[in-house]
Amino acid sequence: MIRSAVTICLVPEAAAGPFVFHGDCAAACATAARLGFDAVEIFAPDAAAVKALNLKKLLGDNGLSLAALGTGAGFLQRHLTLTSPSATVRAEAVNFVWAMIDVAAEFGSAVIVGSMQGRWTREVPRELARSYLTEAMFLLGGAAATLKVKVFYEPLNRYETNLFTTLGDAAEIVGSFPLPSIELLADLFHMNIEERDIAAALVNAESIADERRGGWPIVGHVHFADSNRRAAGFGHTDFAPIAAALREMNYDGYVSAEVLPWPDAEAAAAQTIAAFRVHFPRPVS
Ligand code: LER
Ligand code: MN
Repeated sequence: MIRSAVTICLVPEAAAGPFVFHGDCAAACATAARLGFDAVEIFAPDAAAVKALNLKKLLGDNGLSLAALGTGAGFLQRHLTLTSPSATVRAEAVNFVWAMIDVAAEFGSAVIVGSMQGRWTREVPRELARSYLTEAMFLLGGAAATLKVKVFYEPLNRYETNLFTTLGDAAEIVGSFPLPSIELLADLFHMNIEERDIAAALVNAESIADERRGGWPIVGHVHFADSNRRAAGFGHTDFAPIAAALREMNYDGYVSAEVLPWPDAEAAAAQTIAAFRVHFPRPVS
């Protein structure tokens, strides 16, 4: 079943970032529940900050699940990346994500590797950076598999990474890992910049993975954002063919609003859930 989620950011450095709710996790969960979301996705400073939230109770009281934990704060606050020229920094980056995997395990959830992937540079050329990334993903994917956690690798647009910017390129690599714990995150905002056809790119990623890893689905999470990174319906993306593609793929994950709180957080969340109901209607039982 396709489920709805909304983002909560607890990282002051990302106060202007594309997250619906900022700062108060309890208030955000209450609003998310009131509007009818199935889950929340949390962007926290680190694993310790997630542990300090009393999240089991917060989610339980509001009938919410944890869709995923973002890890980009390791990059934003501590400049960690999995492709740093420094072996020490790369190891710290792996440990940072690993600690998030341990917390995600308590919720049967997932972690996202987005900004933590870094980029290739003159110092760390493309193939070396890609091999650092692959090595790290193997370590993290192995740890995650034993804990029944998913790791979502997120291709980003060209202004945020130069490693993998399209779903197809990422599927070529991730699809060759014999680790179904690693899946792809399709962020519709990044895809609007990089893909020729978003719906076709989604279906194509699944067919690449189908050939390479024998039927394990590869798209595990979707960031549900419009062309301008506002809530779905506030930009010019045509969501009908995208929703049809997700249904055709038997997509079985979250569509999670990683969008700007425009015109304000509650209105962005309300617009998201309205768009979700239009594009992913549930049979009336
Ligand atoms: C960053 O642009 C983004 O989309 C995040 O989900 C990456 O962690
Ligand atoms: Mn994203």
